[in-house]
Amino acid sequence: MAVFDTPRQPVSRLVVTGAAGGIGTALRGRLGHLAETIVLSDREDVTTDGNETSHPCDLTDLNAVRALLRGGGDVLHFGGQSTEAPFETILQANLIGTYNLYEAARLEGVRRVLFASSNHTIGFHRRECRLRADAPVRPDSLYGVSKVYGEAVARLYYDKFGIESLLLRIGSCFPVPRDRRMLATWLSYDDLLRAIEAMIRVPRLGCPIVYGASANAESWWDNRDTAHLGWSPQDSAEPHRARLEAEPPVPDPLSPAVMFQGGGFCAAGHPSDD
Ligand code: NAI
Ligand code: 15L
Repeated sequence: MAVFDTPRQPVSRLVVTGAAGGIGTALRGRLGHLAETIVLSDREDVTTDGNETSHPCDLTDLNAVRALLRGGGDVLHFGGQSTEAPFETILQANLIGTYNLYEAARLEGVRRVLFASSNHTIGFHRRECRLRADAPVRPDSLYGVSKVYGEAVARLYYDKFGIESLLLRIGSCFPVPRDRRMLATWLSYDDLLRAIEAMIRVPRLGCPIVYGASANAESWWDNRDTAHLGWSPQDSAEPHRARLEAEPPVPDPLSPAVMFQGGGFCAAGHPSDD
């Protein structure tokens, strides 16, 4: 095995933003094997276990984010506004917050980041399309636009400063799929953890776009371009199909929420309208 193909050595620090959120809470207590210290961060203190520590930080404050990342290591960036919202909210949490994260990473010596991107970067593609990493972006919301921006910031910081990122376009990451659409978009917490492990261990990450879905029977996304990462999802939404298809109402196949991949985000109006 050539030196450049040997798995990467474990990092000493792994910083997790958004640690109080849905995904962050699901991951807490499950990352301890990936670094000597797991630094959990959100706006407020979070409870810790084992080798976890809590470091509250507002992502809109660059100096605070620099203090969070001091000491380097890898970062799982889950913090931010996670749904559609008025522009001011998106601006603070996702545009300024993500810029601060990457600029602090550059200044404090972080070399690898997982950027929690979203399927809403490509939400206005029809469900008949099977998308690869080079599909044109078609955001379905101001939130989706902010994730396109985040991917662009990550790419700039890779091309110019060598900071590697996994741009994980997460589908729907919840304990179980919640509706028919999630039969295609669901990402289990276990498969997310497998993606994080792959991202930390792969010798050369680069800055790939990866669609974050489990091995669902119904699928709109194709990760063949990033097989080198060695991420192989194991779970499937299929056992939930009968339950979800039995739920009323029967969906209208011609409604935007059903025609397009982004679902309800495509059908929603402007977030600042009444
Ligand atoms: P969430 O809304 O449950 O958690 C987000 C966390 O970020 C919250 O705990 C919040 O306090 C924190 N946060 C927001 N603004 C902040 C600020 N200015 N400073 C510090 N912390 C701040 O979201 P969830 O579901 O856990 O998602 C995590 C990430 O993954 C988000 O970036 C979301 O956009 C992304 N994602 C999630 C998907 C899902 O299905 N759960 C799908 C696609 C993307
Ligand atoms: C997302 O990007 C959101 O963060 C999450 O709350 C879900 O809406 C998810 O996409 C989805 O598309 O199901």
